[in-house]
Amino acid sequence: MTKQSQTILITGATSGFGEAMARLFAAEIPDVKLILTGRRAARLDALKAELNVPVHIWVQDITNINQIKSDVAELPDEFKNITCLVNNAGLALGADSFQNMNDGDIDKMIDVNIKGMVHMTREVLPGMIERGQGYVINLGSVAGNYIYPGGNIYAGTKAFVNHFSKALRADVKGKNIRVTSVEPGAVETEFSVVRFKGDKEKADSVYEGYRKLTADHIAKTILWLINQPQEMNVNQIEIMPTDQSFAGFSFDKKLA
Ligand code: NDP
Ligand code: 8X3
Repeated sequence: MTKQSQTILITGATSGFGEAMARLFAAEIPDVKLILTGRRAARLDALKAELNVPVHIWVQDITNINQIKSDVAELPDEFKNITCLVNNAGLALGADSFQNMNDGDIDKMIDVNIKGMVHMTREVLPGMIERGQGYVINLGSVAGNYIYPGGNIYAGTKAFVNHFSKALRADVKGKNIRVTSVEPGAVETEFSVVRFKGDKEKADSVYEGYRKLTADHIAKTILWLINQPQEMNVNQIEIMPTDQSFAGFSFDKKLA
């Protein structure tokens, strides 16, 4: 059976997982077309120039819901039939206790990780339903499944990704649309540089002293997901470095 050609929309393709997926999909998926998004125009232009497949770029802040709506509505015909949406754009800002977080960081994580994903999906899903085929892949995190101090809002947004993915799957039952929540542990990208507001030393320390995962591990996992047959849905997939494990319970003994 000949496979349908893929048009894949990857949000947050200017670095990390998104950039690695763009490169890998361009190399490994025959006849693929890519829609790549992010705020950093120069990086998107460079990626488009590098890849030997049709690429459409959206220089877009995913917190701008009207921009999402108009970008989807104004897609050139060649890119309109999106077969796979990878809701990858996301970020953590800070790792302080909730009581010490600032309002701007709290709102930004909710706006990007939750509202950006939700509104992008709202705009892309109707076309998938109409065409009777599609795949929505959302980037969650182990932070949404296990608690660590300082995870608070970021962890909450990623727990939302997990639950939203399953709820979406329930709602599109019978529409031939697959939905997966991909939930990685620590993977070295620009994620920690963003989290620690440009403090490269602090960011690097997150990935020191153990065998690291890179964006390529995650991109290869997502390529594997895309290549599975349409009758098979992976609901949720967790990936961690072999050398990373779970945080233990902790006690405060001052008041005993
Ligand atoms: P990076 O920081 O390397 O990449 C994040 C991407 O998100 C960038 O392309 C960035 O583009 C985009 N982005 C951030 N804010 C916005 C915005 N307001 N509008 C549009 N795009 C935005 O991180 P990763 O590749 O590591 O992270 C990708 C996803 O994976 C995120 O959802 C993250 O939470 C999740 N994740 C990461 C893990 C890790 O350890 N690295 C582990 C588990 C999950 P630009 O700045 O150009 O706008
Ligand atoms: C990123 C992984 O453990 O830094 O989602 O929260 S973690």
